[in-house]
Amino acid sequence: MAPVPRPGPRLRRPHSTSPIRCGCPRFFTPSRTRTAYDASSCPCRRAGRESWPASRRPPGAHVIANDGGLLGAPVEVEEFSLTPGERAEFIVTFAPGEQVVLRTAGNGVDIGEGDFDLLKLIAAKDLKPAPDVPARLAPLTPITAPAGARVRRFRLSGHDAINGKEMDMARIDEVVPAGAVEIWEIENNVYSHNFHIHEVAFQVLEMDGSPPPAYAAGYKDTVYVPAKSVVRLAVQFGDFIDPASPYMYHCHILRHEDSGMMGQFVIVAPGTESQVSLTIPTHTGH
Ligand SMILES: [Cu+2]
Repeated sequence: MAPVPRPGPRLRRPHSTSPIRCGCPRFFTPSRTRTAYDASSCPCRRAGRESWPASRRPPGAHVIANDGGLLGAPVEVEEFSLTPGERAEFIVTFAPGEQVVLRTAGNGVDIGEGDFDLLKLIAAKDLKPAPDVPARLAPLTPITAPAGARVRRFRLSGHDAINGKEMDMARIDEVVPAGAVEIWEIENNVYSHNFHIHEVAFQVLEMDGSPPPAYAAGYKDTVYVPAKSVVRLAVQFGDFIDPASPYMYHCHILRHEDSGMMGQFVIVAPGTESQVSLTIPTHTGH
């Protein structure tokens, strides 16, 4: 069976180049209030660089990793999209004394609301030179679905169900053979959502017929699903078999997953899919 791709080592931090994460409140402090957690409007953007003459302007922010680890190469960005549950890591180069604000912008996306500042960074007046961001980071092995791979479709038509079904902890929705590579197709008929799958690594094949942005390449477990769009994923499942302990997939917008926009799958020995019980005992109290 093909092994699940694993990310390479993290970059070490050079002297005057600071890796930062998006400062969206739900990312840093997911235990905050629901309001803060849901205030996840995207994309985030870096502001304040306009005050620098172009000839002296230092390089911008580079995305070097996302949900599943390092990208193949750094991607320079001025702004980027990050929905609830997605992660990103950056290298940001500062000029001495530079002040930079990381901002979130609603941009009309209906996940969050409004524009506001997230994080202000003030560089020291004296900085030591840092090495350039490496041109190559980690080899990315494409997750390739074999010919005839299983295609599963998930329809998002509101805010409280997937394929018309609310979450039921006693119900198994999907049964997956261990080690499989499948195509999961997320069809969103309404406003913006995203989609998170536990246990797996996936790569985004298409977002409404187009490749994903370069910074969303690589191994991920959460993907933005824009309003009225179809997102296709190549999903690599692991080898651990347990027909009685399901994993979840769900929209990662807190108010949606709490409303039941979630389903469950189990991983079983190949060839035993039809023998698996689709009803499991549940525990009380959570
Ligand atoms: Cu949602």
